[in-house]
Amino acid sequence: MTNIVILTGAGISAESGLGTFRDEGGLWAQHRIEDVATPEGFARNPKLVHDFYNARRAQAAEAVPNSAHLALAELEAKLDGQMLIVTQNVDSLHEKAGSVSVLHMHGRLNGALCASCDHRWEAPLRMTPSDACPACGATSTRPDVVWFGEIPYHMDQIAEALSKADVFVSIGTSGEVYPAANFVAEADHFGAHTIELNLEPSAGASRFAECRFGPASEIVPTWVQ
Ligand code: BV8
Repeated sequence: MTNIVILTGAGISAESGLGTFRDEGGLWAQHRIEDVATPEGFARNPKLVHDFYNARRAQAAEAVPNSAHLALAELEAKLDGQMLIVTQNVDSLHEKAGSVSVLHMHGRLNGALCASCDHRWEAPLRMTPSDACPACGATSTRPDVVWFGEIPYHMDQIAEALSKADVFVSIGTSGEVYPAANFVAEADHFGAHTIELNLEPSAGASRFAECRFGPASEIVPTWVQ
């Protein structure tokens, strides 16, 4: 039975109108990573960080899945549970497209986390530094996303899936952020056939057995067929 692990990054959501990070005019061109995607940045200026994520949450709420998300959902339905999507994205476009087996290794825009008691709940559209945690009442609410220097979620499950993968596909990621950028090496080590589907060669392109380049909305449905 074919086990497929698919890693997605911001590029798969680009054609749904959500900004990527490192492309021309991307999120990191508008904000310093240190200010909006690190625990230190949040401690320094929680309002700036909440505003950054509030804007992305509002935009993501309106975004609709594109044909790449839909093609992956159709593939998962055909493969009867032998497929896992590991996404670096914090939007919910895979779920909106109908995908069920999805792990958000960098967290979710729609998640809220209490930095005091670790309670998690569904985030309101707009979060502010004075929001009180519904469990402990502390005003230390943060977006439930994984910042630089923090440990990504679901790493054990991901390692297990990579060790059993027959095919590993990386879609719409620059291959600049670890540990996700290393998944291709892990999958290859366990004998998986590795494929990169991206607009252009990523930093890790040479580590893939097969590469196809173009917009995800075109090359993902073609690959799925
Ligand atoms: C960790 C928060 C320890 C949520 C994000 C030095 C060397 C190596 C590593 C490090 C180092 N110094 C520090 C590190 C570790 C660090 C890291 O990797 N830094 C990098 C910058 C060097 N990593 C960490 O801190 C991670 N934690 O290492 O903990 C550990 C690890 C394992 C086990 C135990 C302990 C935490 C990383 C998570 C950081 N959080 N975001 C949010 O705000 O969204 S990262 C951020 O970048 C997003 O999550 C995003 O998903 C991620 C990756 O970006 P991409 O998705 O690839 O997006 P990008 O814009 O870069 O690229 C888009 C791609 O799409 C491009 O290739 C483009 O060509 C393509 N594209 C565009 N349009 C299309 C398209 N493709 C197809 N179709 C299109 N239409």
